[in-house]
Amino acid sequence: MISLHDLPRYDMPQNDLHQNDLHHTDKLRNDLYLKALAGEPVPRPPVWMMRQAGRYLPSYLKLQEKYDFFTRCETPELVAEITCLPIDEIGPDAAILFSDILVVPRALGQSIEMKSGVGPVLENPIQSEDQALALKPVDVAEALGYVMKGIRATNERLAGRVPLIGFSGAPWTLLCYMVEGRGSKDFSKAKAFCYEYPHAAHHVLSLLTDITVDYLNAQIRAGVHAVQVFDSWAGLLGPDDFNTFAMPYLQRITEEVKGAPVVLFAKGAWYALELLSWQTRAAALSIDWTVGPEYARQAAGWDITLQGNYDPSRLLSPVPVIRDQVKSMIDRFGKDRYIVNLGHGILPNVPVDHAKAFVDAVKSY
Ligand code: 1CP
Repeated sequence: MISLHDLPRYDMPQNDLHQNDLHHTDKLRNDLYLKALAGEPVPRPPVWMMRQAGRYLPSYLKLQEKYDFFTRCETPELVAEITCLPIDEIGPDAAILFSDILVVPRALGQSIEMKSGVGPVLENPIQSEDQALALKPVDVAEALGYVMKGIRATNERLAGRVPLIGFSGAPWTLLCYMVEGRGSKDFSKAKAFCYEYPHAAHHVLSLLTDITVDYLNAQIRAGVHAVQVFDSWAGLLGPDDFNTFAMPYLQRITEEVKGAPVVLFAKGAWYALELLSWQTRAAALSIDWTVGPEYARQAAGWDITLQGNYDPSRLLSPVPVIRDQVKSMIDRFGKDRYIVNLGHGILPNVPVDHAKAFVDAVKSY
């Protein structure tokens, strides 16, 4: 059997991508994260945590009481303030913009309510082929201009302390919410829709890809230093369905987003690491905790950066245990071409000092 490792790479990750955007990077005082993405050697790996600006931070919860969710996303001063909370309180090497993947379905006309204890609930989930085929492109600059304003305000507040990460949901994961109408363990309505109406599903996925490309390029022009694509529900698909409903769209996003490195997080799709590494232009793959470092490296090869993959629940361990585990995780991944992170978002019940211990353990590596 021919292994992908024996074939030429689809395209090498473009190591100098962030150099295209020197107007963004020249004032950065900490560029460890961008160096790791570019494959440059670093004294220690950079660290940040998925969902680091969220619900485990008491300072965030105060703002949550005062403003509703989309007001927080739409007000540039609040976006800047929330994005910087973990930078001030915990000290990671990168900031991730405060926003949500569901701003895209919202821009497409599905209004969304964030129900406490339930999560997001989308109005008019897609139930018919006609409804899917009726979806039309949106002008990203107009519909999501508030995100770009938030990026500018955030970079002003960050003042070059750390790079800023932009993001979007992957087409497959966005389709899950748009069809299911809310979070789900199996997204069985969304999967059923794809199997019953593949033509309509591909119309939605393709439209979401166009919008995602425009949206991420607009974020880069507004000043983010890298972008991450969250395919949070990739692992609900088996390899064949992943190749049908997720992979081609992720591939196109990495080809058409220009001017900053693209990080792909296909959660649960360990079986696709090799393909994602060889058949996309991603600068890095973010991995969840169900994959060991050695397996991930062997599957992805050495010409791509890996990010992850501490089990978020393990942040509930005693602090000395967290310290030891972080050290051993870095030893196993290696300090270069590696970004320390969690395998998924931080949990709301993680004590702030445990999150800080995680970050500090990397800084003292
Ligand atoms: O009022 C609140 O605080 C609600 C909780 C919350 C927060 C803090 C939601 C609702 N979204 C966010 C912000 C958010 N979402 C960020 C940026 C800030 C940060 O927390 O650091 C990011 C990167 C996201 C991305 C996101 N939203 C993803 C992909 C990452 C992942 O966790 O897999 C997904 C799947 C969502 C959808 C979503 N939004 C909110 C919730 C509770 C959910 C998940 C619902 C579900 O479980 O299906």
